[in-house]
Amino acid sequence: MPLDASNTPEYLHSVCPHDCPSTCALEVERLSDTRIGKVRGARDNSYTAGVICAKVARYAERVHHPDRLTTPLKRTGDKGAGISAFTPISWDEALDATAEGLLQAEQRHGAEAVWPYFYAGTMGLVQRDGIERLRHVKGYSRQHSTICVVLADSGWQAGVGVRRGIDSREIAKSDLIVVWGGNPVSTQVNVMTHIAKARKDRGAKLVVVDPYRTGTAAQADVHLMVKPGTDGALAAAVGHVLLAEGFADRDYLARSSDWDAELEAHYAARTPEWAAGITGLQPQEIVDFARLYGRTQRSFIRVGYGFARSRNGSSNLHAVTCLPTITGAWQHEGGGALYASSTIYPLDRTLIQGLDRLDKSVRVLDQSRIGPVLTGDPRDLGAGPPVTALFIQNTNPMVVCPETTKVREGFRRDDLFVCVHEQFMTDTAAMADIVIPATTFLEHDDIYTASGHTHLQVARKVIEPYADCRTNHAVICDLAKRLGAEHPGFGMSEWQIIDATLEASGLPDAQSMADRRWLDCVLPFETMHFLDGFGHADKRFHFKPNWAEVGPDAAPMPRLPGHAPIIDAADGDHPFRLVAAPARTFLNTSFTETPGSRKREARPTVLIHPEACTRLSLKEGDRARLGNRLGSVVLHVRPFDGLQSDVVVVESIWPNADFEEGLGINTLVSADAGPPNGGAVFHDTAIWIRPA
Ligand SMILES: Nc1nc2c(c(=O)[nH]1)N[C@H]1C(S)=C(S)[C@@H](COP(=O)(O)OP(=O)(O)OC[C@H]3O[C@@H](n4cnc5c(=O)[nH]c(N)nc54)[C@H](O)[C@@H]3O)O[C@H]1N2
Ligand SMILES: Nc1nc2c(c(=O)[nH]1)N[C@H]1C(S)=C(S)[C@@H](COP(=O)(O)OP(=O)(O)OC[C@H]3O[C@@H](n4cnc5c(=O)[nH]c(N)nc54)[C@H](O)[C@@H]3O)O[C@H]1N2
Ligand code: SF4
Ligand SMILES: [Mo]
Repeated sequence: MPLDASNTPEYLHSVCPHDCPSTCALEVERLSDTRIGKVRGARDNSYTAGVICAKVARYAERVHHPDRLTTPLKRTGDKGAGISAFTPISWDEALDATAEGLLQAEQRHGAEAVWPYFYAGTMGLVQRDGIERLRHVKGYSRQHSTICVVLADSGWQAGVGVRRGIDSREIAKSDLIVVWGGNPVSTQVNVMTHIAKARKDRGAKLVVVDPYRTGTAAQADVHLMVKPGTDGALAAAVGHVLLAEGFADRDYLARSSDWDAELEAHYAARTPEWAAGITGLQPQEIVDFARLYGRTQRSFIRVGYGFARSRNGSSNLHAVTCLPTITGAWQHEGGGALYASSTIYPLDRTLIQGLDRLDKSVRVLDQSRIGPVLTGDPRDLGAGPPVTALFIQNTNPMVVCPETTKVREGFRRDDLFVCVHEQFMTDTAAMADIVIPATTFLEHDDIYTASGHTHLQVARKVIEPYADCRTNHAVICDLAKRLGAEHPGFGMSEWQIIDATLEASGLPDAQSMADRRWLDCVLPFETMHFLDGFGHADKRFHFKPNWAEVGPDAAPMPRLPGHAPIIDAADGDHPFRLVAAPARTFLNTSFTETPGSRKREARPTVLIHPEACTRLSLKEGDRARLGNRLGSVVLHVRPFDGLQSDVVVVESIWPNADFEEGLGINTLVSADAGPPNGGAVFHDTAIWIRPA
C-alpha cells in the first residue's frame, strides 16, 4: 500500500525481518519495480516511532549489493574456495540434485540422516518456519534451537513461568531503567528512544550492567562493570540490601511468590561484600544501586540476552527477575522487567510449521552443537545414524556456531551432502555442494511477530525478486514435490498461508492486516503486569524454581537465586575472560558484506585493558594471539579502559576470511550446552593472550 499519496517518491510499508528484537515497521522508498531508495522507520508505529538502525537505513547497499547470488550454483572446485569454485546451473538441476542428495541419505541411513538446519536470517514466519513443515512431514531429524534464546528463556521461565514481560513502550513511563546484560544502542536501538523519552519527560535514571563500556553504558548514569558470568551474585546482593533496608514489598512477596524463611536466610547471607569478591564491583556500588532500585516504584529492567550466554546464564537471569518481585515493581506502570514478548501473539502456527505432522519420537539435534554432530560425537548422535545431508536456510553456522574448527571439519566430510539457500556466498554456502539464491524480505510476502514489542505485522513484497532468486517458501514447496512430501501447505502461496493462519487464529484476513500494517496484540494491564498471576500453575513467581520442569539438565542448577560457580573460570594458564559481543553495524554475520558496515567496524579487534596491555607488551594496532584448548586466533589490539583488567571483548561476528588464519572468534567458544535446557555459551570463555 503506498503510504504517500503524492507518489513521488513512493514509500511502501514493510517490516525489518532481521534477527533483532525490534522488528521495526519500515517505510521503503520504491524507485522502480526492481530498485529501492531510502528506508526509514514508520513514525506512526508507537514502538518503532520513526527510528531504525543505521545498517537497515542503508538497506539499498545490501539488497542491491553486487555480490548478491543471482543463480543456482553447483560446486565444481574445492570446499571453502568461494564463488570461483562454483558453476551456474538451472533451477531444475539444482532442485533435482538437492532432492537426490536428501533421498540418498534417507535410503542409506533412514530419514534421521537428513538434518534441515535453519535459524532467523529472516524472522518472517512463513519464510523462516516453512522448513519445519518439510522436516515433520518427512520425519527428518529435528533441531533444538539453542543458538540464541534458550538460556535466557529458561531463566525467565523458571521464575515468571510464561514467556512474556512488560510492554517495552512502558519504558517511557519509568523512573529507573536498568539495561541488564544487553546493548540496545547496538542491538535494539528503539529501546533507547523510549529511554530517552523517560529521561526527558521524567528525569529517569539509566543503569547499565555490562562487563564493558558499551555504547549504551556510555550513556548511562551508572555503569556496573561486572565480570562476565557473575550477575547472579550481584542480583542476590541487591536483594540482600532491599530486604535489609526495608525496600521489600512484603505483602506482595507473600501474596505473589513462594517466599519463605529459607529465602530470607539465604538473602541475608548474600552481602554486598560477598558479591564484590565475585563480581569485581565495590560493595558501595552495589549498595548504591540497590538503594536507587529500592526507592523507585517504576523501575524497568530490560533483560538482555547477552548475559545469559554463560554456563550459569539461566540461573543468573532468574536471579535478576527476582528483583522486581522483591520490590513489587511488577505491579506498577513502567515497572517490572522484559525479556521477550513472544507468547502474547494468538497465532495458530500449525499450517506454517506442519505441526499436525510432528512426531516427537524423531531425534532432536542441538543446533549449536553442529560441530560435534557433524564430527560424530556419540553424545549427540547416540544410537542414531550420522547426519549425511544438510539443507540450510537462513543461517551461517560455519561462522556463528561454537567450536568452529569442528564445524569446518564436519562440513569437510566427503560423505556429507549440503545444499545452502542464501542471499550471499557466505562461509557456509562456500562449503555446500549446491547453492541456491534467495530473495530478501523486500522481494517476498510474510507475517512477523516480535520479541521486543507487541505488534503483529504483515508485509507484501516491495520489489520483484532479484535475478533468479526464489523465496524460501517456493523452494520448500518445490523440494517437497520432488521428495514425495505431501501437506496442504506445499500447495499454497505465501499469501494463502498467511491468510489461512490468520483465519485459524481468529484474526483479520491478510489483506486487512496488510492495509492496517500492524495489529497491537498487547494484553490487558492486569495480565501484562501479572496482577492476575504469574505463569505457573500456582500463579506465583518462583524464587525456588523447579528446574527439572525447565530442562533435562537440572543437576547443576542452584536451588536458590545466587551465583552458580560453573563457568569457564580464569586460571593461571587462561587468565582472561572473553566476551564475544555483537558489533554495532553487523547483525550476526549479516551486513558483514555491506561497505558502510565494514568501514565502520574496520577489522577484527580485541579490546584489552591498558594495564593488561602493559603487562603483555601490547600497544594499539599490535597483533595479539588469543587462545585456549580449542584453538587460537589473531586479532588487532585496541587498549580500552572500560572493562576490568582480566576481561577482554571482541565485537563480532566477522566472517572467517577476515581472520589471518581463516577461522573466526567462535573457534574459542565451547560447544558445551548451558544447563538446564541447552544454549550456546558465547560469553563464557577463559583464554590466554600473547603478542602474535
Ligand atoms: N547491531 C547488532 N544488533 C543485533 C545483533 C548483532 O549482532 N548486531 N544481534 C541480534 C541478535 S541475534 C540478538 S539475540 C540480540 C542480542 O542482543 P543483546 O540482548 O544485546 O545480547 P548480546 O548481544 O548477546 O550481548 C549484549 C551485551 O551482553 C554483555 N554481556 C556478556 N556477558 C555478560 C555477563 O555475564 N553479564 C552482563 N551483565 N552482561 C554480559 C555483552 O558485553 C554485551 O554488551 O541482538 C540482535 N541485534
Ligand atoms: N561470537 C558470537 N557468536 C554468536 C553470537 C554472539 O553474540 N557472539 N550470537 C549468536 C546469536 S544470538 C545468534 S541468533 C546467531 C545468529 O546466527 P545466524 O542465524 O547464522 O545469523 P546470520 O549470521 O545473520 O546469518 C543469517 C543468514 O541468513 C541469510 N538470510 C536472510 N534472509 C534470508 C531469507 O529470506 N532466505 C534465506 N534463505 N536466507 C536468508 C542471510 O544472508 C545470512 O547469511 O549467532 C550466534 N553467534
Ligand atoms: S533496529 Fe533491528 S529491527 Fe529495527 S531496522 Fe535495525 S535491525 Fe531491523
Ligand atoms: Mo540471537
